[in-house]
Amino acid sequence: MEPTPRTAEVVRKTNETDIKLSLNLDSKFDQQIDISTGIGFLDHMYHALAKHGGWSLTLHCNGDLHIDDHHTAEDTAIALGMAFKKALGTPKGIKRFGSAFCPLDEALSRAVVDISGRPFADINLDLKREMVGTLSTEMIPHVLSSFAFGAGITLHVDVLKGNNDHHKAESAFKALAVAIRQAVELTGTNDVPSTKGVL
Ligand SMILES: [Mn+2]
Repeated sequence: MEPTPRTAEVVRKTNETDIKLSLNLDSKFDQQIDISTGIGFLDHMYHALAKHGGWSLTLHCNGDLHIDDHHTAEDTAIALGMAFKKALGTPKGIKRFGSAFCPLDEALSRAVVDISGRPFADINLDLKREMVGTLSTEMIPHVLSSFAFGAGITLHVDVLKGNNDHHKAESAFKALAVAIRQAVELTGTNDVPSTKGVL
């Protein structure tokens, strides 16, 4: 029997953003991805994360973009992290650790994740431009760390090489996707992968 797909829905409304999100971590054979945050490059990054993570993801955000991109970028990342944590539930029978290298032409990124319950992020993307599309490049590492804190995972992402900021950011999200896909993979056991017995 196939295990029940791990899914979650998150609705998060503040004075700054109105977010509706649904996530399925186990839909690699029938992926449905529909993302609209109002920030094109952010949509592109979340799409890459969902696609290579093997997820179905619907993410709609109506944010205060008349101010700037900050609240929309940050809050969607927190909501996605919360959905990830909720979908995973008690992390039993998963690999827990995941790591991946992904290139995009000249750019090469490494992502290492631990589904640890210990929120931590160390993100080094070496981005040079002010903006990619309508997304401030300073928000890109912030999105990754906000996701890690929302999800309660330990995350290290490093761009190792590259010239083009679009390529560097995209390779980082792809590496994260592949690393997470590995970490949440079911082992077929019911074991909590920790010497403590809890995560
Ligand atoms: Mn691209």
